[in-house]
Amino acid sequence: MNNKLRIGISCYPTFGGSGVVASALGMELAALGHKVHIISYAPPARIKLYHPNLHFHKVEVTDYPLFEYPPYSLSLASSMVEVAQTEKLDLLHVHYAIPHAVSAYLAQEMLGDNSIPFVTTLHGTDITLVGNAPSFMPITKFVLEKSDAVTAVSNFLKQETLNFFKVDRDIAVIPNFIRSDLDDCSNVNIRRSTIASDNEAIIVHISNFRPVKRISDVMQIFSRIRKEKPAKLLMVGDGPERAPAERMARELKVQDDVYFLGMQLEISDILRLADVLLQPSETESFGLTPLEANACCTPVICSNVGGLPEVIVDGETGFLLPVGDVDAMADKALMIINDDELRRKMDKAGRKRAREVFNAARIVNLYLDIYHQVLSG
Ligand code: GMT
Repeated sequence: MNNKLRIGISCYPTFGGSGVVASALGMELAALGHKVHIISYAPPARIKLYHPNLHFHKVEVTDYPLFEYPPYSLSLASSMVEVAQTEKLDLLHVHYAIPHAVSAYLAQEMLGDNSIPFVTTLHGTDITLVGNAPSFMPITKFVLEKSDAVTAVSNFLKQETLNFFKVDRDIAVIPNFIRSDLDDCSNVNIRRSTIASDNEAIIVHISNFRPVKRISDVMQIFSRIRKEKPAKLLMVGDGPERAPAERMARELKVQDDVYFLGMQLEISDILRLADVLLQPSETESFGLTPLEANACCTPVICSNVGGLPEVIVDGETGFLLPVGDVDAMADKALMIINDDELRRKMDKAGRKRAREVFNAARIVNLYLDIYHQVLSG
């Protein structure tokens, strides 16, 4: 019997964590022999599509002068139906509830007697920010109830969802995972000397520069570090807080030591070069970048909020500190930078935990278990 599945995956194709996780899952499933069909308005930013089991289906969004807002969710539902029929999909797996789970529900209804189950994976902002915006509340609750299975990327997110939406259903916690190719910390394709001299530390921040990431804290932490130790700060990503951060770098007189690199497709080299990753977020349902940093042998200084304590072990793979405590965050970063032995110990512990707890094979199997459960009814 052929136990390989045909899976439709929908996600936001941007650099955000949910798209990165959905893409990585698609690639891992394809490598295991399952047929994966990505259905979205663009190929996800970090996906490598060249695998015979991996296909991309572009959702054509119809615009018309009458539409002030083109109805993407409806076009997505139609594409899901079309792909389900032509590719004989066994199930749909959607990442981010709004609008993907709504489109999947609609597709399921449209497929009628030939309907297929759909699994919804919650990533965080779909629940903590978007889902509890008053206008999205009823529809998010509705699709949480209608999904054949719901997974959340942390215990924190599961609890938030249950408490806020008061849904009476199981939510499986399946954490994010590291890509198999992030394993080798010595494989660095950038020369350190092109960024910093030997006596300078390299500090990194990677995000979508949204207010929730507290970019101004990153700048303040760096300025404090810089007073004690020569260092460079690499700011990777882009978003609304980028321009204010550039202004702040000038005000704090650290502009010559801060490089704004913009969006980067490949972050593993940067993470492997870094001495510390800063993630002082207001909240974080998981913290994929901190996990990737640990996998690349880099300790993390982050806020003690949301799902971050499920990813980073305080004092072992990084430090967890109260939101906004920039002095303590700078002190801990300096502690790591100035103590080679501690740094090496944390590098090793982070990498070991990333490989043991968050390895792709283990986590992908958890998703496969869910797929088989919904398929067996
Ligand atoms: O962090 C963002 O703003 C992007 C967002 C997304 O949905 O793409 O990230 C969320 O999902 C990631 C993958 O599961 C998690 O690692 C992030 O912690 C989560 N972001 C927040 O909760 C703020």
